[in-house]
Amino acid sequence: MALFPQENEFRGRVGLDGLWSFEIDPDGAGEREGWPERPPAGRIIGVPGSWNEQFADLHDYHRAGWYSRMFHLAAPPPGRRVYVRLGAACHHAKVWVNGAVAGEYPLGYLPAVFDVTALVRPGANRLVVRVDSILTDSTLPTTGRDRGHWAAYEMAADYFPYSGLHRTVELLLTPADGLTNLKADTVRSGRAVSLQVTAWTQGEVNRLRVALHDGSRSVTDTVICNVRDGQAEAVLPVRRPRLWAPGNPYLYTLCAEALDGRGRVRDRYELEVGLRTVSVTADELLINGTPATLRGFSRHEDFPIIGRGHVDAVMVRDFELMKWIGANSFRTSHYPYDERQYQMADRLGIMVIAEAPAVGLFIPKRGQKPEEMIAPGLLDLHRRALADMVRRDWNHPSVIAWSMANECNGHAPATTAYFRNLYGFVKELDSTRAVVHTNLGGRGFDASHSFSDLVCLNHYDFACAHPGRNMSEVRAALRRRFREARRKFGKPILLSEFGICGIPGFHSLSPLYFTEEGMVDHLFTYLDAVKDLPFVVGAHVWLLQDFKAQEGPGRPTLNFKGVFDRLRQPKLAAHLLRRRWMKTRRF
Ligand code: BDP
Repeated sequence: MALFPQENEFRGRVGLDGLWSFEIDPDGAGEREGWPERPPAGRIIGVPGSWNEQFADLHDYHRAGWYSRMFHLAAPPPGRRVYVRLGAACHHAKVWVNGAVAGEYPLGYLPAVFDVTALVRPGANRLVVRVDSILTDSTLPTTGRDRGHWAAYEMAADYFPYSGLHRTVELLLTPADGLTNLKADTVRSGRAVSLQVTAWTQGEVNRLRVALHDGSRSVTDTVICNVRDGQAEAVLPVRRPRLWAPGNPYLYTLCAEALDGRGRVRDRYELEVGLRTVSVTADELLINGTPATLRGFSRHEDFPIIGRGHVDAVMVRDFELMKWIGANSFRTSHYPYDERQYQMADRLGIMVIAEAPAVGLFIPKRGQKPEEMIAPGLLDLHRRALADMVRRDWNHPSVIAWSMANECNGHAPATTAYFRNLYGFVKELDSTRAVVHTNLGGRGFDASHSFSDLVCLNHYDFACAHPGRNMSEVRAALRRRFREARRKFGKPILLSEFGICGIPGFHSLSPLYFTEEGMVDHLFTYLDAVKDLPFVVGAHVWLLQDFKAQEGPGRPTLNFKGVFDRLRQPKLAAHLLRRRWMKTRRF
């Protein structure tokens, strides 16, 4: 059920966003006390959104919260299955319908989908969702410590661990005999372009019928192929293909239909696709065989009041800012984003590095050895996160690379093996994109970069060594470091993070730490340092906008490294980056 919800004569949906009842359960008593059948009335909560920002007393509440509501269902037409779909429940969801368990899902930043066909009845139904926010050593993201409870300062990542139902909740009514997923890959041979389609089906589906459309015009023949063991494959040569390219997107619609033994259409799905290829040479990242330069940001899904909740208008504003400033790419640091983000990027021609929800794994604390920090089951969970992310997002032409993780310890033999395992796993799922992970480039290099397709380096330490001054030394050190990385790995390098705090409204004549001038000085020094190194394929500023961090002495509630503030107003750096990026094809 990885396909993004769609409505047509075979597929329906019922939106369940809005006001729900909510009760906290700090001691985990809810199940014992029969909340799945009789949830407490509790308080009213808005969905989607984080509970931490809606209630004064729940800012630091990171345990279980119970959501409940009624929904009404006309008798589903025969042959339909009914699913509950939570776009994202941070960080663990368990769902009941009419008191019966529908299932659980352990990943907070990906859709949790449950087949509830046998549990629903015509008329009124009760939906109860327990969202558990606790993070441990064996969850993703992780605490990095094994204490079995969560406290803000323990999370192994620099962002606020917002909790709750963060994305749309809906019921899906889809055919019992139909499509469950599609994969559409571009194959180029000289000037010929074809689309290689794989479909996965459930129930009684005998054949697959596919064709590619450009508006109302068909640009391929219609191909019908047999389904075997729930899978079918077709190749569609495209007439006069127009490629999807960064800044110049072009989208087609793949129409896929599931046919039964008598040739009747049982399901249809229309998928937006772009024709494009990704490859990596020793020096370059190639999109459609043409060198591409990445100029842009890391980001966070973060906004006041809604926390990590998805709101279309905020997302549209963020894309507007990226266009305004001349960015052509971003990374979904540090977790998979709402699917609409990738749809926007497809339509606007923006490149995306899509990241799994893994940060700061295996960083030794208090004498621990990295190999002892690989909690039982973590590798399997990480593989599951990658599989669910890749299968959800593999049809977006905007996604040019998968990122397995951010700033983990991949250099100890056991952790190198861990990431090598993940790398091979992702490549098997999808060999059409780069597979990377990002790590700090300041100190030793990460051995795991020897097998990732691009070397993605995050650089901060020179900022601390030279707050706002001695920038020529910073520049020289950075260039030395990049040349060294290049010699060591022989691959293109992405400066995947660099930045410094600039508190909006803090100014000074010299570029001091925390001032807007200091931020400009810092960002431009980094960009100038690497812009003419031919093996550097791009630079992503950390980050687009200020965001809420975990409480701590170095974080005055927000992380102020955004070039826009949290309300998306520009700092000085935004205006100057815009001037620069409007004029350059590099960064
Ligand atoms: C980087 C991390 C990022 C942090 C950033 C910072 O990848 O998550 O927010 O540092 O300190 O190392 O601002």
